[in-house]
Amino acid sequence: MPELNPRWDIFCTVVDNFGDIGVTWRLARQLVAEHSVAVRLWVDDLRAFERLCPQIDIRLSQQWQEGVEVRHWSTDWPAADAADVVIAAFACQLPGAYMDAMAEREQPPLWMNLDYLSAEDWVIGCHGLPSVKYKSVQKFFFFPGFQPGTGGLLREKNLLERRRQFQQDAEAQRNFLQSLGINRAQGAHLISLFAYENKGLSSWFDAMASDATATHLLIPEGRIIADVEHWLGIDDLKAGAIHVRDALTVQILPFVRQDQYDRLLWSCDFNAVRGEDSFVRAQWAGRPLLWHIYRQDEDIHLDKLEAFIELYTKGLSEPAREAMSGLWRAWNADEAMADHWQSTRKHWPELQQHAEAWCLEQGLQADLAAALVQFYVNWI
Ligand code: TRH
Repeated sequence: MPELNPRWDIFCTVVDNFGDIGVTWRLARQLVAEHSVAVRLWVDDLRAFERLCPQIDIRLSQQWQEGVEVRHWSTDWPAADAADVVIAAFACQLPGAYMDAMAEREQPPLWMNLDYLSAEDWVIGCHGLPSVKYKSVQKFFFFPGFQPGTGGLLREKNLLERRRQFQQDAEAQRNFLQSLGINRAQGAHLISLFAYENKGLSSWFDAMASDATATHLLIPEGRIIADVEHWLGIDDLKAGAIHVRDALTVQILPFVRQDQYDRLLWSCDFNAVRGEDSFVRAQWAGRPLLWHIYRQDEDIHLDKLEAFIELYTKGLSEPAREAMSGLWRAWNADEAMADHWQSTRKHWPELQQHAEAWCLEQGLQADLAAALVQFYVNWI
């Protein structure tokens, strides 16, 4: 008989960056908090995890964080029972001994691959289909997505309500920003920037510096910093640094906890994000955004980019759609940004309304954690 309170194992290999651990840590916490299931999160790189969750003790092979049992997934695999539900995040390869433990269970577990996020149409046809089998254990594809028929997006309970309250509370925003050392200049646009290296940065910064409206740009420490240093003509930028060039103020922030990063996105008028998880969080912020997609071999990421642009820009006027698409395509091709930025700025109010409408529409879908639990319920 399947367990009434199932145990879940989530496996995460950190390929690079923070998306793998960012997504699995978020999912693990939500499953515990909202679905009362026991979750073990197996992570091969606790140092990457520590950046998002500073309370992690990287020396421990086992620890509890926010109700989640965090296990260091070392090459030296400890004997461990297989759980009732097993999630291999982003096609990571489970340890052989664990696969055997899955196969030896009287009732095989539900084994799923949590795939990367894509707005492409084929995702709807593939979501939930059987994948490979190991002995008696069947694996299934589970695809997050933006459209009905996919697994949805990670969204914690009341997230949008909390976001709305925060955005309506000027004092809470001021206090939060001040806690990060940010004093927003009056009348300045607040923009956050989280991106990979990008040659288009200098022309975008030039455009903001020469704009009639001031911009206060907030940049968490990370891969884009070398391009920022190059533009400023300054070496060794560190968190806390603030530099002003005409209408543009550039401020470097520390890499903050996930919940603080959410509030940063909620505080800004525009967010440049990347990868997968920050991209989704910026959509929940209900503010216009710019996506730096994670590059893949043979440029297959460009199909994903176009699929999302097509979906997201439905309902925008033709000029706003062109402006936004142009900006996104230029950013993802390392091209000059100035003209696209100026065109985008002309459609600011429409893009703001659209971002909120998109967020509310996406919020009508079942969230990814609930969809996973439902998938399990249907399966047993
Ligand atoms: O770090 P990323 O580039 O991760 C990428 C993508 O997920 C990509 O699809 C994947 O293949 C690759 O990793 C291996 O971007 P992403 O997905 O936005 O993850 C960043 C995480 O870091 C996200 O959970 C938000 C979090 N974050 C903070 O917690 N604090 C911060 O200050 C910042 C800037 C981010």
